[in-house]
Amino acid sequence: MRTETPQPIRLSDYRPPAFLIDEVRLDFALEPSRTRVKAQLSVRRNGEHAEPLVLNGERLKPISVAIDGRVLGESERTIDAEFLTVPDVPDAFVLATEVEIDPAANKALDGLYMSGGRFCTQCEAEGFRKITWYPDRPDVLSRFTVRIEADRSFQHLLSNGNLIEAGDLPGGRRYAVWNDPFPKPCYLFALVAGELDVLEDKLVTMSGRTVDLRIFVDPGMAPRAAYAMDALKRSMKWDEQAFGREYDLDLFMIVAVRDFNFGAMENKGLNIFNSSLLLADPETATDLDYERIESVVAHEYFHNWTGDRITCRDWFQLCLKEGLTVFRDQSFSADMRGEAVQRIKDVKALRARQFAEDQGPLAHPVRPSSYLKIDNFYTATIYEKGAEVIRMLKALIGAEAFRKGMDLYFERWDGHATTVEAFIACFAEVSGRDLTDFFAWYEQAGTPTLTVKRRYDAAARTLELELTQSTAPTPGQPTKRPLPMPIRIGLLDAEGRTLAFERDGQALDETLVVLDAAEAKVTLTGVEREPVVSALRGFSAPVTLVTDAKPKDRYVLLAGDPDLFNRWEAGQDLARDLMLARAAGRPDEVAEERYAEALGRALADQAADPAFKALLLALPTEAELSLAMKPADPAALHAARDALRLRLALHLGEQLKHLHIGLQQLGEFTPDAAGAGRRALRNAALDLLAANPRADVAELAEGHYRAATNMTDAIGGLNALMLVGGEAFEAALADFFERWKSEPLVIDKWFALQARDPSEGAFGRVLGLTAHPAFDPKNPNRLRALVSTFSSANPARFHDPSGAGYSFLADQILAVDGFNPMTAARMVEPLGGWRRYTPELGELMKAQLARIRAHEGLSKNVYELASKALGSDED
Ligand code: B3K
Ligand code: ZN
Repeated sequence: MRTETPQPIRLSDYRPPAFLIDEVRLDFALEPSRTRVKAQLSVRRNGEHAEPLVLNGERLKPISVAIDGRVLGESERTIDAEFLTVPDVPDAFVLATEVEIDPAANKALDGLYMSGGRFCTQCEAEGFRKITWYPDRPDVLSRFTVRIEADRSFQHLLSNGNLIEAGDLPGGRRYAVWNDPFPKPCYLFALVAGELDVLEDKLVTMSGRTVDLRIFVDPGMAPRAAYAMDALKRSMKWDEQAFGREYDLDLFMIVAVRDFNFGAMENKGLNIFNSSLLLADPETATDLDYERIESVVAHEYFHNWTGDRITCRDWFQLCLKEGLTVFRDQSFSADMRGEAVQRIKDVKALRARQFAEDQGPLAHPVRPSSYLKIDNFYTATIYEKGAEVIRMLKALIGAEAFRKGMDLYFERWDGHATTVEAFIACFAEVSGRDLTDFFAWYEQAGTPTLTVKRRYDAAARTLELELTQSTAPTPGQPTKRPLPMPIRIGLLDAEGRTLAFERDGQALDETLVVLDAAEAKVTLTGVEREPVVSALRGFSAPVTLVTDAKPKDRYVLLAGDPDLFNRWEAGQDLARDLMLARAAGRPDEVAEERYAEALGRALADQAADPAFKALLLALPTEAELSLAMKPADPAALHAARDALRLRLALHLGEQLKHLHIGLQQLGEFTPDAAGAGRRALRNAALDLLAANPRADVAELAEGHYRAATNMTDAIGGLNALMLVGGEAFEAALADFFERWKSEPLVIDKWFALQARDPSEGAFGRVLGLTAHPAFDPKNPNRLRALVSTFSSANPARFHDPSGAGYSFLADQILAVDGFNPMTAARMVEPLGGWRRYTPELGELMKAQLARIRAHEGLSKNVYELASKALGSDED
């Protein structure tokens, strides 16, 4: 058991920095195990108080500390595990320090570390303090000049901004000097050094400036950066058109690295990417990879304005840059790939991750008010719900006022570190609206439930809608306020035609209702026939919708709601209810047949986009179903979902086979939305067919795998073979490994696929894979491919009644925590929801959390999550 309990950091304790740094000069003498870092900081007191100078610094070997050229004696400064403190300093001075660090030994991948023989950095949120002493907080903005010196074998020496000078030095060394003219907090600092290939391009910005674009990758991989480059150029143009934002430096660089704790990082002018989110060609990347590359390249690029030019005052404001930037990348993807399909995917992700977070012990507001480790707050709530809040803001004030508010925000806060309040104030100002109540979306945790009930008066031709909202308590927030919710509503008649109506005397096809109290009534008049209500169109607020709609209403919506989100949602609702009924021991076979028929009709709709149909075919996941079953019984849900899949496969078998044949790729592979949509539908058809593992289906799956000319189809075929099982699967699995063993990103897929295998006995295989020579827990991609895929995407096996899945995860978390706490902490979440499961399972999960928390030498990161998950139950 840990002895001291870590103390939380609170928003209410925020104080402006005691010192500001105008200029920073860093000098790196790079050596894998002994890197020297000299820092020269122009320091200026901020305010009146004679406070000591306190700088963050961890794992630094001190060499010297000097003020205005005078080296300080040991009695003049103190250095402990976290800080350098100099009690007595003038109001303005130059601090010069020198430290030694060991990048080669840094397996936490935080600060300066080595990946594949190259130096690279990751500083957000608090990695810079592992490089040199500095006020490691986002509200200290400085201009950086960085000199890098290394052995000549480190061919490229990169940092933020513009290259000022470079050349060779005696002794087989070389150097480069970079200057970034934009003041920035140290979390945006980056350095990369090593042998890399580069893909180059150029872009002319809206004002006619030419920007050099360079993507650096492992030697030989430059062709695989072509799609990322294309996505980057489209992102840059899109930000000019959609937000009037132009790129500011003459050079924009991206570097791909193999060992990275998460997706990518928006360092000023020098983004660093996990190679899995950058490298793609048809043979090695799936359509999903392409889609993610496009959106993450855009996301990091968009940070240049929302994050870098304007940053956060403190880490409690994280959503200011993250939620907003996710909103921006989602809007970009919607423009690139189709609004409805994009919206459905975004909502699926929101429900799978953020709604689950809200139902667990880690539920927190979009702007939290305390934390132990900020690393733990890069959550779906900050990112995805943060984006939903911006989306609602736009819906409430209208697109035009939203754009004006953004313009004002950019103008007012450029070059500053600011707050969510300051951001919202811009929109209040331009729209003339009081957004005080809206702010509660940032402060209140939990997913609200919105109930919509209708009463139709045929004689008066009026429809009365009764809207109510409530939010269940979350940890630390026992009572909840009503929130202002934008709710888009339309009506259909029983034949699925749009039904016009009037609201406040205005003739409409659709209306936006803003529910800003616990309950309200809305009356629509001139409603000619009994309506089917299409509520919360486009998922206009991040809530759980409960309506009094009957299945027959849902069939009307599924067949013809002009709002494609709600058309898809109706299908999901029907499927969810059928599976939940089955899991509760009340299967309704007649209703299941009816659903299969309706799905068949929707699939036959020639006008519908294949990407949309692929989404219609995918049943709600077991994880999503488990949120709706109390207590959740994963085995029952798995069986129920399999049963419905089998019924669909039986009912729609011929149609699915036809689709599979008809969608065969004829021409060239294109990674665009249209090509990806056809492949998605074809693979979804095969996936469903595999629910009925007959010999002809096995043959079809094998043929699909063997004939695949791209990774999407190869994985689709392998997945179907896995669901069918048997010899053919084993052979294909071995074949796949042999073929791709020298491609790490493809081998990640090989591990992940086996981790998803729901069949009995699959756990033994997963366990065995941890001893596979290609398994390397020090590489976060490989670790997550096996362990996190198993724990989050294979509920049937993870929740084995024996508890073996849980203890396996706990073992992995503890092993990884020894060298990479940030990644270990991100693995805790599947155990966190233990209260939602049946008591037998819940106890087993809880026991593993208790074991984790009691572990000797546990990191603060994992400690925070394990103890919050245990709550007051296990103190
Ligand atoms: N800002 C980074 C995330 C950093 C995570 C630090 N633990 C990537 C992004 O959201 O764009
Ligand atoms: Zn981001």
